[in-house]
Amino acid sequence: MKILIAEDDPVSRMMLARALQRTGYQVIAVADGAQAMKELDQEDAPRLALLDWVMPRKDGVEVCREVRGHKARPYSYLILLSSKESKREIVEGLQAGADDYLTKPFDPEELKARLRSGERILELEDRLVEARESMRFQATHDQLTCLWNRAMIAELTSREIYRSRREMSCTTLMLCDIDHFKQVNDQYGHAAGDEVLQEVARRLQNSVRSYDVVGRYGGEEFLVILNKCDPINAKARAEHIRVAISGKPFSTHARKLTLSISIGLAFSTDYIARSVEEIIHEADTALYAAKAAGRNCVRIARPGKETGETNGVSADVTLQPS
Ligand code: GH3
Ligand code: MG
Ligand code: MG
Ligand code: MG
Repeated sequence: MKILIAEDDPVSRMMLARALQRTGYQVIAVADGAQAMKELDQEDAPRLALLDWVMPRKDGVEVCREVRGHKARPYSYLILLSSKESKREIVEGLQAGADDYLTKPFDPEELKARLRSGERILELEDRLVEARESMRFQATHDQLTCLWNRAMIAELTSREIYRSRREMSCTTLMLCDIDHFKQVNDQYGHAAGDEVLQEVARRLQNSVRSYDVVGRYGGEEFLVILNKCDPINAKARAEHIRVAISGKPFSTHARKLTLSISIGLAFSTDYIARSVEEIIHEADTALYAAKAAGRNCVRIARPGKETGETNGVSADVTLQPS
């Protein structure tokens, strides 16, 4: 583990560094508070620091205050070293953000014990951050496919549509539904169905650009947001995705299966006066039309009169299954 020593007295600094190196720490030693701050500001900064109280340029208490001012970075455990023993000064150091303090001259065994307690705190901090990240992931992603979940994909759709309206670009919504998926469950079991969903998710993800967004919108329905994608491009991309699913069999533990998806497209530029929910609904209507047309094909939502009222016209036959 990396540790920072900031101590202006060269003899004490060297002795401390040696002792800690022997204990197994990777030591970075500096001679003043400004250099200490520079080290603590690095990307891969040491998270344990021993800071002398009285140092030139910036004293240990100022370093503590400054480090605590940067709330976003990972927690550093700060120990102040001082020859000051008055309660008032110790309180000042702790209030500035020090986690602990040692008065000089200190007992090496006590120092090691206090460093170990610092490491325990840092471990706890790491576990908390990990738990928070994992909770954040679970709250926004679908467990089975690891794609964005329904709430999140709806939120992202809304964000992208508003952005494309500001930028006068076109966002394409692509709603995909696996054809006759229930039969997979019925014939080969739910586990095989799950494997298919995971593989469909992978193929969708691999078929889009890094700034497009893929989410699981429902059981076997996926919503893809194609950013800055005009209608002509979008048709080709949808066709490409359709083939990415139907063109290659799916391996499941039960057997290899050939599957297809139906796709409904809606272009944000066709619905500038409509709500996001209404545009998704239009994509859904187009998807329904693709199902009605025999599945394994793409249909495009067609806006009616551009007045904003519901139109229900959406089943323009444009692409046929190969
Ligand atoms: P269509 O071509 O009209 O879309 O027919 P379909 O069979 O795909 O559609 P339907 O809506 O009848 O069936 C969808 C099935 O998806 C029913 C449901 O049990 C299954 N399903 C939903 N979520 C999951 C899941 O997480 N895992 C598995 N294995 N199946 C799921
Ligand atoms: Mg000093
Ligand atoms: Mg289906
Ligand atoms: Mg469905």
